[in-house]
Amino acid sequence: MTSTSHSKNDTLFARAQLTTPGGVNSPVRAFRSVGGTPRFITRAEGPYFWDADGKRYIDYIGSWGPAIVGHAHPDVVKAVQDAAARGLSFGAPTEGEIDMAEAICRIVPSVEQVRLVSSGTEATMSALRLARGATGRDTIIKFEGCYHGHADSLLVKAGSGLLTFGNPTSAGVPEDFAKHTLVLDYNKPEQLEEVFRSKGDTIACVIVEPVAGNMNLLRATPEFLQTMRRLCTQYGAILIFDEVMSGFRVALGGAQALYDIQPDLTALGKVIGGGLPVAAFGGRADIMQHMAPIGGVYQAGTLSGNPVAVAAGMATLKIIEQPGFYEALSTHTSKLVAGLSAEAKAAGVDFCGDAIGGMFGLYFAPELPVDYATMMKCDKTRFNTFFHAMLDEGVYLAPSAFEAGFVSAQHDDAIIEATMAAARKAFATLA
Ligand code: KE4
Repeated sequence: MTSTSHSKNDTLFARAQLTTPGGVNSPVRAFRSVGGTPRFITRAEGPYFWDADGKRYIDYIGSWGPAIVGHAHPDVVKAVQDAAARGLSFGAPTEGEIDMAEAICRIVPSVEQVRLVSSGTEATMSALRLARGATGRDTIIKFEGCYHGHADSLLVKAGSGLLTFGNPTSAGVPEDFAKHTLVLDYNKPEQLEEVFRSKGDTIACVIVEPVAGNMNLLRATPEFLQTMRRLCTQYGAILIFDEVMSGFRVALGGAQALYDIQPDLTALGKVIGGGLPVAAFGGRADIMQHMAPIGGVYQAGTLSGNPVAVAAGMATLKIIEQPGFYEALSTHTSKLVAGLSAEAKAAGVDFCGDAIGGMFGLYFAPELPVDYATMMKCDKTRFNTFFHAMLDEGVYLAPSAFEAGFVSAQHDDAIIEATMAAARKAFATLA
């Protein structure tokens, strides 16, 4: 079955579009960036998942990060089954939530207090409100190319000038919301210096993906993060690391462990739910004390800390905390990127890649992008051709040239080898 011929995926996609906008419950799944028909997944196991035609793929999305131990890991499935048999949700505190909070505080030392929520969007939205409530300031700084979920204040693109406030990137976001958001360039510390010099005492927070994954993978320079840390301290602004994607992914302790920089607040998600809806925000206790019910910043959630989801997350954390987990994960991610680069070179295709822990970026460009502008110069058309050629060969990459990829503990040498065999054919279509 090639990605162009009719399949049950087409039938399901046509049916889905009758009742759900775009036929999907999250836009990136619709394949609009790469074209073609999204695959409707019926089941997943280890590094694989299967579509509605029964075709098997090596999965390099892993649910956009959560499936770091591999799909349907028996320990995680059993933990979910056992928890579900005790009831699905109580709307009352449980010991499991304490276990999860203690695990997060142990693994991410900058987090002294933490609140569990159900999505990364909730985590960053709540962290923003907390930063504004704790500082009494309204202005926030984010960076072009970073995605922090779909809260109104964060769906904002750069204004006309460095010191001009942002413009909405989405219909439905009032100008009045966007006007409190300054959007600067990623990896340009000099812009932070200028903005803080001019507006420092009005800035509630800076929110950043310390390893960016939503414009494809892009590493922050140490100077970029060190500058924002210094300026936030100097001006009393709150530094928020959005580690929803990088947390427990680029390293056990996330990007803040790799860069050895302590944010004031951290947003987490994905891996800590193991595939079920768990996310979190937390950080300095003196800031978290502003949260209701003890403080004036309100935030709530019917399913926050859900016992079944927390059980999946705790089972996942138990696996990733085992000695050697990240060494093996990083080895396989590096082998993947090195292998793809070698295959591209053999085919004479301009291509490079980057790998950090269990996360990788693939770029149809002669050299690694260093900022948003150079990232946007990567050849999207060639990526899209490569994407579909790999899909035909049974390898499922992120359906966008501007998304990162994810490796699980189940992506072993044999899986990497099988991926190389597929890539050899896929790059040949580009030569
Ligand atoms: P969710 O609300 O989707 O759980 O998390 C939002 C979010 C926040 N912060 C970062 C750094 C994120 O990467 C995300 C979500 N990531 C996307 C992947 N590009 C999720 C996939 C999707 O939107 O369907």
